[in-house]
Amino acid sequence: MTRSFGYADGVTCLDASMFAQAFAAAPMEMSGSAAHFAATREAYSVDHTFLVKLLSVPKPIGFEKYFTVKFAVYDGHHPGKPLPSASIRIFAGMRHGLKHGFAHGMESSPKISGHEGVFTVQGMYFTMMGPWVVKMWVSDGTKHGIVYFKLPCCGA
Ligand SMILES: [Cu+2]
Repeated sequence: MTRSFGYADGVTCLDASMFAQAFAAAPMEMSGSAAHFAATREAYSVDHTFLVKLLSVPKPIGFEKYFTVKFAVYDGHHPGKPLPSASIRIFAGMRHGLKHGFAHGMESSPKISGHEGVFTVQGMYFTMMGPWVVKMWVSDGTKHGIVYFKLPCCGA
C-alpha cells in the first residue's frame, strides 16, 4: 500500500525552485568520479521524532541501473519495532556543493510501497557518479519529520 500525506508535494516544488536558482548560479559539473563512502545506515529527524533505518541497498549501486532500497521507520524515542502508522515521501538528488536543496534530482520516478512501517522504494536510478542524497519526509499522521541519507554512486 502506498501512503502519502498532503504537504509533501509543495515541499518538493520548493526543491524544484532551488534547483532553478542553483542551476543559474553555478555551472553544473557534467561528470564526477565514483564515490566510495558507506551509505548512511540510519538517520534521526529533528528532536529524534523519527528514526529511519536503511534495511537494504545494492552494494555497489550500479551506474545507470534501476535499483531498490528498503527503509524502516521507527518512533525515535521507542525504536523497538517499525511504526505501522508511518508514511514517507522521498526526493533523491545531488547537491553539487549546495548547503540546502539540490542541484538536480533523478530522472526516474520511484514507486514506494509500505507495510507496517517498512517501505520498499523501487525505480531508483543514478545517472551521475558521486554522492547522492535521499531526502525523506516522514509522517505518522500527526507529527512530521525529515531525514537524509547519503548514497554513493557508483559501482559496475
Ligand atoms: Cu550530479
